[in-house]
Amino acid sequence: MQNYSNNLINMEYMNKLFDCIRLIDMEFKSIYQEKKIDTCVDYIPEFKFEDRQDIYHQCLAQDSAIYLSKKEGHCLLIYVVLPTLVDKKRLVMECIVNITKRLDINQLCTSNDNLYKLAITDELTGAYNRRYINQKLPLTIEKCFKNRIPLSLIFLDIDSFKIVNDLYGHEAGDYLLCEFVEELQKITKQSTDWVARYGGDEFLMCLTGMDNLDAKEIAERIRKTVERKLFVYSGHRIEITCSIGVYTVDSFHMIPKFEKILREVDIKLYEAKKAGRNKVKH
Ligand code: GH3
Ligand code: MG
Repeated sequence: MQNYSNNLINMEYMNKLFDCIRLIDMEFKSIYQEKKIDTCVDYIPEFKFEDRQDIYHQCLAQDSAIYLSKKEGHCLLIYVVLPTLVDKKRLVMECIVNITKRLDINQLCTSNDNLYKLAITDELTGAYNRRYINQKLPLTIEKCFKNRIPLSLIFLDIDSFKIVNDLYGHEAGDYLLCEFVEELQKITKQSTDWVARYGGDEFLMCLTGMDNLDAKEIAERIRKTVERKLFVYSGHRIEITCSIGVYTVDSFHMIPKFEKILREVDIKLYEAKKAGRNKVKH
């Protein structure tokens, strides 16, 4: 492309900066001249006058450059559109650069995934957190309802956990919370099952496709495992128990609200506590 020094445009610099430079003749709605960088292997959109004619007109009308970024498929493109004069003819210069690789979209996606994981994970135990429950539970309910399969929730709370903290220290308490979650995670086998920390020493297990009796059996198994396990922290031998509520959605007349289901399973947990702790209520 010739050097349009009359427009104060440094073409050498422009050629380095952009993958494609086009001169557009507005009268004939066509390309007057085009240069694609030989080394450019990235996607550059074909010229289509109709796609950007408004921008070209605007650029000429205001006699100044217009900058825009556009996402096309997986590509991110930067356009600079500016007025120019060639052979005494007023043209529009359209400069395009594909910055997808320079930005490293994959890296951006990975960072985004990592941020999302952080946002839905409980920092201490590595279980999901309350935010995850609020997002995921309504979706899980809807999915089970549509597929006409039961959904069981198990709500667990460590008994007299405050006393454990008081006796052995907060760090020992933290250690127990992590060990407790590990036991719960051993139980969840299906990829659709999940364990989340509801808050403090309360945890929620979500078991897709599981009926109330099976869920009760699992809860009983957890209760016994925890009761029998000897936790050792900093030379202290610590024993704990937990109370468990089980609630199952297995009728399919009307899709239940997730707040209602949480309330129901909380009531079951409360019954287990009221019955003397270290119990399962379903
Ligand atoms: P209950 O049998 O009725 O459940 O008695 P509890 O003592 O377990 O119940 P309460 O809700 O009164 O206390 C929960 C305790 O859990 C209080 C708090 O000190 C402790 N706790 C909450 N979060 C954490 C944590 O992240 N680390 C530790 N170490 N303790 C925590
Ligand atoms: Mg407790």
